[in-house]
Amino acid sequence: SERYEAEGIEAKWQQRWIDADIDSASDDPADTRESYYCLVMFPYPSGNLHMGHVRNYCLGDAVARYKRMQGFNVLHPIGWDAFGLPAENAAIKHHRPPAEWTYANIDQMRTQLKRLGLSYDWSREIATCRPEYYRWEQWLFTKLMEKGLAYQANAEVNWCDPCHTVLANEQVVDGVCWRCDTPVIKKNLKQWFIRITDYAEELLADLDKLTGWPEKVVGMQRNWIGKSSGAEVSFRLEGSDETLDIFTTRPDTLMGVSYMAVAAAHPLAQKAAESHVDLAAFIDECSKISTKEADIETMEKKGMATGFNAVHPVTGASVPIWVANFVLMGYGTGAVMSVPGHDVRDFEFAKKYDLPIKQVIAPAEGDWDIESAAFTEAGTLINSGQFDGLDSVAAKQVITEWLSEQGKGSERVQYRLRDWLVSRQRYWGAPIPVIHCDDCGAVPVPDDQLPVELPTDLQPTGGASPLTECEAFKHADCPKCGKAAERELDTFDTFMESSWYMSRYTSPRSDAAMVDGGAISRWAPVDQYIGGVEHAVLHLLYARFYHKLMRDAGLFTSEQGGDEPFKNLLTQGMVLKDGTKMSKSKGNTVDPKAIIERFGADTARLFTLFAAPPEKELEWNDAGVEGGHRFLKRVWKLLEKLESPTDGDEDAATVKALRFTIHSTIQRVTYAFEHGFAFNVAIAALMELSNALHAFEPKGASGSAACREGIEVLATMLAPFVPHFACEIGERIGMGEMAVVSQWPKVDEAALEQNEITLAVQVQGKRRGEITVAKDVDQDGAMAAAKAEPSINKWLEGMQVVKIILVPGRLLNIVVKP
Ligand code: ANZ
Ligand code: ZN
Repeated sequence: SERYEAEGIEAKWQQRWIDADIDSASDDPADTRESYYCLVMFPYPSGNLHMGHVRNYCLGDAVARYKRMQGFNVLHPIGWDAFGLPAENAAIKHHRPPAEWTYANIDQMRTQLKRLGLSYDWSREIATCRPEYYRWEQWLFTKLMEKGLAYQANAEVNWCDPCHTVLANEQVVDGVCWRCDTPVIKKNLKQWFIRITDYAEELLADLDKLTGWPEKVVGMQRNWIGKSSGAEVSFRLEGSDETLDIFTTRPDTLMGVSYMAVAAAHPLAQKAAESHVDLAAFIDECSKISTKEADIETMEKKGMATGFNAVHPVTGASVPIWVANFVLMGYGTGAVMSVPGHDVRDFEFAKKYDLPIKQVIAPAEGDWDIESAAFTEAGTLINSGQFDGLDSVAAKQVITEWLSEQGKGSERVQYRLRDWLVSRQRYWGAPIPVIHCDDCGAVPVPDDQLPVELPTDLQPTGGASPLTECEAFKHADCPKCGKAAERELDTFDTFMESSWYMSRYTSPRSDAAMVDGGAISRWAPVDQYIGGVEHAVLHLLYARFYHKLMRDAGLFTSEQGGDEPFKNLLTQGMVLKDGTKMSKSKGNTVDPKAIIERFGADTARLFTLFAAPPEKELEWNDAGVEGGHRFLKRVWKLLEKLESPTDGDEDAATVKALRFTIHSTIQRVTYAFEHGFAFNVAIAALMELSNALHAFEPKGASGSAACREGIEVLATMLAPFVPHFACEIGERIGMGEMAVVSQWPKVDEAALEQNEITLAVQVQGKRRGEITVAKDVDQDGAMAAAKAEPSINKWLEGMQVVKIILVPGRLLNIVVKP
């Protein structure tokens, strides 16, 4: 018979699938199939697919194809996250507008995706750089402005010099730019923000609903949102009516305060510096150093007294106020009450500057030497006057209540999460739909003037965005008063586009609304989302937020779209080579194209799914790829089994054994799809089935039938992984043209029934061996089998059997005497 030749087979089947239109999601209301939305993270059109993409998309495709075979109406879309810096940088390098580069890359990558045989509904393809898409993001932004959820403000922001733009907090990873690894600089700039902090509580609470997400990602988001409960306390400034407000999570330690500390950027520090040259110099020094949190834990604590004092709210004692480099302006109130007896940082600082250390919490058992270390745990209050004897938990409440009654404090919840900074000083992005008027201020662009189209023919040169010099773009009339005004020249962060693309796929061509409520109720939320874990607090947090914003803008209700965009999340592991991440900069990339050309798309697909469980890292190895290809060739050889049937009949037990293998394999592979997508295990099971079929020499009609069943089942279950190959096998053994991709095999329970069982055999209560017998064996039959077993029989020889106890399915117990 013919050899397995991938290229021709793959081209042939890709065309047939298009002709049969099997990959489209149906929006027909008469379609009664249950809907299933399978989504992979859409790619940035860099020009070439890399192995990370291939892995992600093969995982998604296996899920989508399986669900179709299970009878679901599956939405499996793809598109392009098409705005962003690389396009602009390429444009600078090649002196061509970024639009050109982007669209050319999209064309190239679309071809590569199609070559892999991924079952996307291409009719829903979107590119976020198209005005039909970003128009709606602009529209939503204007609604958010009207609600006060989007605002422009001066703030200390993260600036990346090489990228020539500000960054959101989420884009600063350990103090450096997420994109180019350069340390970010703090700058005071007027920027656009979206009030994600208004949604902090819901974003946190709804994490509990995400039972289909990896715990690790949920934990990362929980930490990022960073809820702390405590109190805000007002300390009156000595000789003034003003107060210094602080946030503390430990109001129970109030009586242990020995100094106050404010951030260098705190107004009180600034005020003190006016008449204090050394302090001014110190503040200047503080503003230069990085304030990433890891640093704050480890860096040398430094400070300087301001000369101001605060009044302790309970004792009235005078407490000195210091400026300290470990206090952040952007958290709480930018000021703390320092309790060196019970806080490690405060302790270190007090030791260094010889400030008093007072113990106010005692451990439940034993003594604590407060001069040698801070006691940071909960305990019983001491040296705390009226609060003595309370335990920490009760004291938090009692002291906060006391402060409230005195008008000196209140309960307070604090989040680490900051508002989302969405403006970027770059060209290749969606314009922020705002017109600045001297009289009317920042005016949102009215609906009928949307989209604000980005001119696509500008040539960036590095430095400032070419929009700042584009007169045609810049000038606009104020929508309110009609006077000449100027457009906002910043563009949106590209995370704005990727935050809602999953919703847009449900009605990708709608020009009546951002999303269609009916389509949302059919498809949302995404049933299975698959992508990289690196997005844990970036994209995955923003997308959750956006979903809630869209819900609250009235685009859909909770009933229609849910409160969360992604029901289940699978975070795939990285693709490694030689133990390190595959990346261009390391020069260790493997080009998927080369593998496809040499072995075919199916081999590439099989390898990425077989080599590791989805969440684990996948170590590239050439032998593995070749092994995958050999497996396909071995399955191909099974076709010969059906070519020349022999006469006679197969032994019933042999048929039974093969059918047991076939149907237990269906069970195992189905389990992998339903529980965690361990495709490596599923494919291993299919390899075992292939081996069993090779070992089987079919005799006569019954043997042929069992063998055919085995090959049909094998081909069908291979379809989600290696669809072209599976279809070809199916066709060659005479299955219907689309049978292999349209019906998942069902387990025949009868085939799983075991006719034989294993019984343990005891003689005089001692286990002496086991026997394999018919399931419904009787006492005599079991005894005969036991006697036939030499290791058991030697305990029976020369003895008289007094009693036989058969526990069906478990045990044969024989009582003997000499
Ligand atoms: C007094 C105290 C006593 C504190 C004690 C801790 C232990 P989280 O859990 O991160 O919310 N703090 C408040 N604002 C700060 C700022 N802007 N920069 C640096 N530190 C700040 O931590 C809250 C605690 O961190 C607060 O509780 C405050 O110190 C400090 F035994 O107040 B605590
Ligand atoms: Zn950068």
